[in-house]
Order: sequence, then structure tokens, then C-alpha cells
Amino acid sequence: MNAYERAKTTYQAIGVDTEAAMQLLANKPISIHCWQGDDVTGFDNGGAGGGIQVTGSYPGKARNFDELTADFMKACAMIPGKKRINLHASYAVAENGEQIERDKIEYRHFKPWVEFALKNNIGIDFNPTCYGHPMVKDNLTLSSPDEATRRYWINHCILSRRIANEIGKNMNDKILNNVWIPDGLKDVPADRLTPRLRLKNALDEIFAEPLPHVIDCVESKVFGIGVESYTVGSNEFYMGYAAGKPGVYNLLDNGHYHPTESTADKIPSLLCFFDKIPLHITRPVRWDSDHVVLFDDETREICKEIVRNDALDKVLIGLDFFDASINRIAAWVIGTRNVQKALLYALLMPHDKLKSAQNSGDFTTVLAISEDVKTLPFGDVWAAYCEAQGVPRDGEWLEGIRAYETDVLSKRG
Ligand code: RNT
Ligand code: ZN
Repeated sequence: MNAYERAKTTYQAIGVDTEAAMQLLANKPISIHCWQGDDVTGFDNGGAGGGIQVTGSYPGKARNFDELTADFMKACAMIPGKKRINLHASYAVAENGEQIERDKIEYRHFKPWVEFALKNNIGIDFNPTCYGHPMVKDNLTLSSPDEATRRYWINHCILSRRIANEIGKNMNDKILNNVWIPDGLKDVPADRLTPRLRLKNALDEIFAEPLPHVIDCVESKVFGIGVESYTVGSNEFYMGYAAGKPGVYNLLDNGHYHPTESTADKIPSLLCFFDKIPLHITRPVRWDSDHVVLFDDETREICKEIVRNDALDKVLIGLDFFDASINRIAAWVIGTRNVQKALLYALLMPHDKLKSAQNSGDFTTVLAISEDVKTLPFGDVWAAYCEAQGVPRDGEWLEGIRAYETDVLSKRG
């Protein structure tokens, strides 16, 4: 018997079907953020900002569409399962050196992405880019008191939604369009209400047009660098907004809450009220630092809530990390595989047994099983899954990236 066959029997003994688990995992798309490939730079002279920060200067970052897509495909060759690419509006592709303004973006600027995605059987998700731009005034966009500033970003978000819809139409799909704005204040506000009312009105304008190929969401947050005291788009604000606006969802980014707050716990709460929950899975280290996702307790707990509540179709998993201090392709591979590992780990738990133990008050069994599964041969199932998906196993993928580094990345200026 090989290692996988043995593992399969071991899991069978606790009532878990490893084949079914691998099947479910293979069908769950992960939306991989394009911005890990170029440190959130984009193609329009923008960059990070608005309270988010990329640190590190590892050589070889992608500088344009060709490099970014080549790097992304390199990563995809080492990531099992279904994939989507999550784009920001700042990744608009210019034709003949044109300068693309964010309030003038068009579908044609994203056609190359659609062709790329269709050719490689990858889905697309979309985001307006409301940061890293001179029209962000005093860290404010959609909630700005300045009419021209607000108007600029409302227009940008309206165009982004239309582009997402057009992408969806051309790909016969629904595209998640996520509005995140950096709006906030460094110091104690004199008025916390008026900016939120302005944001509410701006969102109403943005979401006014029915667009059948778009899934709308707003991303809540607690604070950012330089906006430590107040964030206009807080969790309560967006939760309330989404509750009152059918078709708009509150995206949960697990870097955006207080350090002891559990993002995993928010998932079953939202499942009582919403048919979709978009996620950004990331790793905050002391702040919303967007470190590469680990196969850690937090990620496993998030995945357990998705799996044991039969919410694989309802929770839209996106990633959001950016590390410029290590090989960027390896960062994609490590972070994405870790989310998939956490999903597989969750899929290999005897949830029915655990739930009925809890419901009959047998908390001893809950704790015993939850701990015992930690030493089951999970790694053998993961290895078999990678093999079945035609991607390298753990310990076998880094060499390919090293070769690419030598042949391609090191030659970039
Ligand atoms: C910022 C948000 C947002 C961005 C990306 C680039 O705190 O998490 O999702 O990281 O859109
Ligand atoms: Zn995010």
C-alpha cells in the first residue's frame, strides 16, 4: 500500500472520504490577486498608499502586462485547482503609449486580460483603484467633502463596475467588483458622521445601475497607516450598508480587524443573512501588514467555517498579501497553496460527528477529535492531490522558481 492508500484508510476509519474531499477542493476557485506580482504598483504610475504599504526590494518584479502575466502563469503551474486572477483598475493596459486616466478607463484596456484569462482557463475579478493617485485628497476619496474629488472617484467606481460587467459578459461569468477606499483620519475626528453619510450617498450612485454580470462588494476596515484614528468604511458601516442593499456584500479581509477579533467567527454570522461572503485572506503581523498566508490556525479556522457550513459556493475566496522581500512568484505559490491546504485540512475533518457531539453536550469528544485529527496523515492526501492536479508536491516546486529567477527575473532591470 502506498502512503496515500494508507492515509485514505485512516481517514475512512473516522468517517472521512478523502476522494470526495479532493474533488470538492479541485472545484473551488481561488481568486489570486495580481498585485503580489509587482508590489501593488499597477501600470498607471500609481502604487500602494492610502494606508497600505509594501516593504522589501527583492529583484525582478514584473514591470508590465507581459511580465506580470508570464510570472502569474509560472505561479499557476505550481498551484493546483481552479484559479481566478483578481485585477485592479490600475492594471489597465495602454494602447500605443496612451496615458490612461482613472476616470476614463474602458473595457478595451482590459481586453488583453480577458484574452489571457480565456486562453488559460482562469476567471477574473475586479477592483476600482481608489488609492495611490493625486486625486486622493487628504486620504479621502468617496467621502471627501470636496465635490470634484468625490465626483472623480464616483465616476471611477461606476466605470469599474461597467468594465467588470463587460468582462463577465465576455467570459460568461459573474465578476466580483470590490470597492475598497482608504478614507480615514490620522487624528481624532471632529465629525464621524458626515463623511459616512457622504460615502453612503456615493455608494448609492455607484450601485444604481443594475449590472447582471457583477457581484458587488465593499471592503470594511478598522485603520491604516496614517489614518489610525478613524476609517469611514468601518465594518459596522458596510455591514449596515450591505444589509440594506440587496446584491451588495461586505467583504471580510482578515487583516482588517482588532487583533483578537476572529474573522472565522464572522463567517457563520453572515451566513445567517447573506447568500455570498467575499473574503480577502491575508496575514496581519501586528498590523494589516499583508504577509504571505501561512498554513496556520487562523487560516484553518476560516476554512473550517467555510467547509463545515457547506459554504464553499457562498464564500468567494480571494487573497490579499504582498511581500516584496522574497521571490514574488514563490509568495503567490506559498500563500495560495496554504489556503488550499487549509481547505483540504477542513475537508478532512469529521464535521457531522463533531457537530452532533457539541449538540449533545459532549464537549470532551469535540476537543478530543479536533486535536486527534491534527496528527492524521494530512500531508499524504495533499501530496496525492497535487499529483492528481499535475502540479509539484511540497518540496518539489521551488527549484522551478529558482530556474525562472535565473533565466528571466534576474535579467529585468
Ligand atoms: C487594503 C485592502 C485592499 C487592498 C487591495 C490592494 O487594506 O485590504 O484590499 O489591499 O485592494
Ligand atoms: Zn483586502
